[in-house]
Amino acid sequence: MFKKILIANRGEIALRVIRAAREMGIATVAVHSTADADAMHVRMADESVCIGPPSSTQSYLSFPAIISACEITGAEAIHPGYGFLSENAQFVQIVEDHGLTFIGPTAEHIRVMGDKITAKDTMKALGVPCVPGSDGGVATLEDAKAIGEEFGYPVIIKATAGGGGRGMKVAQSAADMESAFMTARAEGKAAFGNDEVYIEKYLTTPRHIEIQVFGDGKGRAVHLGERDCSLQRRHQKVFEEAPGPAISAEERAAIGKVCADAVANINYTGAGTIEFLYENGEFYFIEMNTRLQVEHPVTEAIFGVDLVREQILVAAGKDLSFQQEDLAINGHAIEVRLNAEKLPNFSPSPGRITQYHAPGGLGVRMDSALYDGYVIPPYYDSLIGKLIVHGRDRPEALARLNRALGELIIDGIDTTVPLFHALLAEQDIHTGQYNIHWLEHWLEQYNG
Ligand code: MV4
Repeated sequence: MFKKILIANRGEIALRVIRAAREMGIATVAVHSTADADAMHVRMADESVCIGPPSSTQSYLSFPAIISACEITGAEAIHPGYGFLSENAQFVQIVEDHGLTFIGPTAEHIRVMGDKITAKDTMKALGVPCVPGSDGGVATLEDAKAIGEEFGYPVIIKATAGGGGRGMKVAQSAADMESAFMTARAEGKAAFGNDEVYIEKYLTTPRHIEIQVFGDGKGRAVHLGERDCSLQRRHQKVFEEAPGPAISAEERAAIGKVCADAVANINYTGAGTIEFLYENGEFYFIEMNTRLQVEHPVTEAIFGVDLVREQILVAAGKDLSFQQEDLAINGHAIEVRLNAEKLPNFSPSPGRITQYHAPGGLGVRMDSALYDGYVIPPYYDSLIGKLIVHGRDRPEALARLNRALGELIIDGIDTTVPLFHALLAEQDIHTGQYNIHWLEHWLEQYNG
């Protein structure tokens, strides 16, 4: 097992990794920008290294700064958290070239899944159900129009290098195709330097259901059910839950097996998420994320496993601590993302935390790097905490969420907490009747 690991991240996810490592008897190295000298991850780690100025390109994204920090401290492995370098195949290659271990999948797996056309081809060949559409890339407007006729409008044009909603355009009819096709290509080129696009039938009212998978890098893999992350605003998740309110045990077992078999087949290592759209009882693959996700705690809550511990175990060449048969769902979990943002426009609200009190009690987990007097810097994303509640069933989890939000105090800045109080007053949230468009529609009404 590793004696010391470096965490190439900040905020709550850096704390999450430090906690898992400490329970395993592994020493931790935090890295930080000059803007984060007083951050909690620096205080909580065994050692820390300042790796650059506030700008993340010169600190949390700097290959030489992070590799040097490993060499100076003798850290043997790097946990990337989410975001930053977590899905950067080039970085993983450089880590390996320096004789270090990346706690995550191989550079090759990241590369394959990072290109959405290759990812879809791979998944399709492995028997994973995909959205009907073009076979690979579509090079010309003529071909795009032929696909539109073949599958029927509306269709969606997606940049192969995209993901998370960037470089996507819907064509409602043949008349829309030229502008949608050209715009998706131009956005792909501008944002990712790649103008290749593919086309899918546009599903109008799906849910976003993602399956948590885990490979041991030795050809074995398991699944840990699904999360429903349909409640999103501008492709940012705000509320996630497990199990999905619309998914039956039979559906879970079936799609879970398909996903576990697929990742076992490609000899995948570590945590992964296979994203689907779910509509009329069918699953349609859209993307795979080759990292630990922000919302992993809801899965941890219902299965009682520490996913970061398992990531570290398999990165060190050990077996997973459980097999598929050992896993059973216990109750229901919900996560809400607490952002330093001012409603109704969700504008960033950095600044000093004048008072902080985390909720507690049975079934309540608060993952946050906040403390009294902490100053949230303006340079990074606005996630300041995640409140995760666990109950014996969904109504209990919702009641516990309401109770825990009532205990939470974050003063000095604006947060998204009022959004969750308002959502808990909605019948559709209590019945679980929502899809990927529900939140945007609700916000329009709510904000007038
Ligand atoms: C789609 C879709 C409908 N049909 N693909 C958005 C982000 C990217 N991960 C995929 N996305 C979508 N792909 C087909 N064929 C609708 C979306 C989509 C969406 C998906 C999940 C969660 C929120 C969303 C919001 C708008 C559009």
